[in-house]
Amino acid sequence: MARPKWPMARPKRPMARPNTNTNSGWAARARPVLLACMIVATLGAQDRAPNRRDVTVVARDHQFIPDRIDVRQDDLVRVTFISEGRPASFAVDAYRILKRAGAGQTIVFEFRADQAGTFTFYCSLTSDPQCLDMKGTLVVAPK
Ligand SMILES: [Cu+2]
Repeated sequence: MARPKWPMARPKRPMARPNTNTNSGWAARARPVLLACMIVATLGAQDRAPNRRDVTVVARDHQFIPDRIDVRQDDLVRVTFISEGRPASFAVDAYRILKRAGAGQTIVFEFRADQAGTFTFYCSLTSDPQCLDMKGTLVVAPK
């Protein structure tokens, strides 16, 4: 009766010990399952995974080609902006985008189209008055 309990409990310890190893413990085995659940939950919260869009815009003779860009809201848009002949910029005020490409230069930038609506993209350079007429339209369709 006076016998302490610990000598009986002791044999359990070597069996319990491997479970404290993070590489073989339940937590490590459960991690991929938890990750999968989080991904499924994230995808379920949105209508779909973010769409990636690639758009190429050429600035030529004070024109944007094309002068209209159509994307869907929340698209991740990658713009390849090519400036032929003379420097040009690509600006969208609502998106705080202002990218400049020197003569003959190609630049690449990304933005998330998180605001639905119709926006003007334009050349913001002031060195050439014809830049004032250099405009295009960005249409972001609501999701
Ligand atoms: Cu310009």
